[in-house]
Amino acid sequence: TLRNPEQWCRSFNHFIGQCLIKDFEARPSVTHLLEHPFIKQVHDKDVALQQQLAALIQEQQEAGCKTKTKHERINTRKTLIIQSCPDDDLVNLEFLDEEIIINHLQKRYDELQVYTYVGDILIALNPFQNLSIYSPQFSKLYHAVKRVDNPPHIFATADAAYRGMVTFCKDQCIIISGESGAGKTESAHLIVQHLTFLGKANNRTLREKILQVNPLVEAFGNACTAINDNSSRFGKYLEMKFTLTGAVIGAKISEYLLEKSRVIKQATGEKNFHIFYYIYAGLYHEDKLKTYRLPDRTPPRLHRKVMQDIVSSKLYKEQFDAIQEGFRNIGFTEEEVTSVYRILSAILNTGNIEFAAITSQHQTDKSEVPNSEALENAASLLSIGPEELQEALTSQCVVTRGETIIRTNTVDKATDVRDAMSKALYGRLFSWIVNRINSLLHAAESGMNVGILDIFGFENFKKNSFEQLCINIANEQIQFYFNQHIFALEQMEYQSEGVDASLVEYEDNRPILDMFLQKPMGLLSLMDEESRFPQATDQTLVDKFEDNLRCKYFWIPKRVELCFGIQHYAGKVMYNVDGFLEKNRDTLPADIVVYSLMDLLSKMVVGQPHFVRCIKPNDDRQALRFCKERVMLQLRYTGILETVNIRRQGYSHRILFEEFVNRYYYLAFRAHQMPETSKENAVAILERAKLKDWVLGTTKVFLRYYHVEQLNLLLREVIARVVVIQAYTKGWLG
Ligand code: AOV
Ligand code: MG
Repeated sequence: TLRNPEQWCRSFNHFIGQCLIKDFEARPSVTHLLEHPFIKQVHDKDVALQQQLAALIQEQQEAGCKTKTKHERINTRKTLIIQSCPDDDLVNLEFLDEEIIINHLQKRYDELQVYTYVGDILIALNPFQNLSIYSPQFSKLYHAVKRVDNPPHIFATADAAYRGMVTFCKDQCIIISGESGAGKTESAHLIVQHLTFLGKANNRTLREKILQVNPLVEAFGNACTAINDNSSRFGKYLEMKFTLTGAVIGAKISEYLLEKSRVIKQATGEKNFHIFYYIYAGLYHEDKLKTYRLPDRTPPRLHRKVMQDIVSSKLYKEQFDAIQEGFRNIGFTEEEVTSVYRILSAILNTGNIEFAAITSQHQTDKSEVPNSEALENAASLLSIGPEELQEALTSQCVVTRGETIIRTNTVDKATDVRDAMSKALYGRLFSWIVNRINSLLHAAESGMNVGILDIFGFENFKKNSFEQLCINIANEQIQFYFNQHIFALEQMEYQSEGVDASLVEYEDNRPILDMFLQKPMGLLSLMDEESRFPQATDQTLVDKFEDNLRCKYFWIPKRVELCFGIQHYAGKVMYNVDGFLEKNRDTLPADIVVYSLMDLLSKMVVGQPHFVRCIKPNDDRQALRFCKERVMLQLRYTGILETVNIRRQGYSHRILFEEFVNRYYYLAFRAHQMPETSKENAVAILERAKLKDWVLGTTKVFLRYYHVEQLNLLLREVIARVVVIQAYTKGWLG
């Protein structure tokens, strides 16, 4: 070849041109291209290339303009270009490692591109500011279009689920995960918003009803925590019901594991469920505190300081109005709403009931209510007599050997009973509201549905209790389900290409789940068993765990008392067993609860899943702040990097024979040869490049991630050699 440098140069120029076109298509930015030192060097000196590039740039720009007019570029405060590009999907990146992914996401976040795909999974970074990309114009944009036609968006996920349902007549589910404050609940709202749009809810009333379900339920089930001002304290599965033609006709909610203990106690800096603040402010402004027997000075169980806020804050009052509106729109009667307020007020009053010990000669373990105001208020709101209530709180019936004995309660015991009553009242009220909504939004005809799962996110506080254990086990199960799905997909592609699927390996969290769920020796079974012993204490529980749980995911720390540690998929959490037994007795046995979640997951397996992985870019709830370490951690444990790892361990690159030959023919053939794009030629290139361990499918070459790196390196070397030779022949170096 070197004997005829001129001909050589021509074919090389052609080749470079091809490379440039490819490169240029991949990154539609001129600056990017010219930033490349090699291109710049050649470009600056080669007039022909300059012309070639200028033409390309113009062509690209025209193509770009066309796209923009097609999608009616929407002007927003921060102008967003409604145009998709290959960078939208991490899978399109040639090289995948933690650093590359994180830099890529950061770049996008800086440009307010909060959504990114990883194949069919949507990554959603919390913007912590209102973006104007959820308007009706955007709804129209994400309506029955190919995914690649628009930038990634939460609406696209809703649209994919909707279209999957209508096209294949198959139930769908959208699983939203991510740690506390990452944006799951907001995402769930946006999905419902878009689904009501897609579901052509002609019936405006129905649309409004459905849109009000989430805010209403969340007023009762969400609260301000140290991490999130609107933290979900229950798991929620909302099913939207559609006809076979895709018109929305109803909705149904299932709730899981409401954190009832919050009613009586909140950690420092945290608050009670929103609704208590809303009704206090609302009833105050409507001058109805007396009607509900609520003291107009210090609200019970609420901070004194908060009282000022409540009364002066317009926000709480507005929320109260919205809740009233929601109740009415959905179809609750006046009496029902009044009952709800009465029960809430009864709970507030119950919290104020105090006990004092009655000490006489014979009895020291008796208690009474010295100040009867709160007791009378609570009893009256619940329509029972104050004596009855007092008796229920200060004594208990025990049935032994067929005999009923009345035992009196100590002050401590009476206080416990009081709190248990508040929790039970609140829990039942919540379930009643959910059931009532379900009957009011019941779909008259049977059809299909899209379910949206929005649970409480993984939590790791300074002190973690029973509630955190339940929350984290639920997250562990979602993670397991996610792994299964991703793994199964991977296997399917292998099988359809006739490649040995056992090659797909992945780390799953099954052993941790087994440790929790196995019977009879799993952690939950052990806890249920211990809860049945009246003499059991926190110490006996820890001992039981220590004696029976032998696995690397569980340990008892040496120096901290009454604690145990768990290595969750998302990190190490230290749990304090204080109150575990009592809380476990109080809720349904943990076993049953986790069952119910398993039921839900198995129900979802029947449907086609769609995943949204919410990521929190920083812990300060600040807009435009991207904390690399925090994001990295979440990418690792939410399985995004795991997905990458699966790709890395297996044959992460599958390239059609045709594309493969077009891309790499230069490694085995001469530029002007233009070899046939066949399987045989693909093999010739692979052999020539001395690669090992690749596999041929029926239509694709299956490569390991480093194969592609090697191939690209080889190609670059060849190009570099050629450049030097070309430069030499043109006399640049000579
Ligand atoms: P979570 O549901 O994942 O936490 P949220 O959905 O409540 O998190 O989001 C927390 C806060 O982040 C919201 O109150 C908003 O201020 C902000 N946010 C989230 N998504 C968006 C968005 N798309 N646009 C603007 N702001 C957003 V928890 O329920 O605590 O696990 O248990
Ligand atoms: Mg939430």
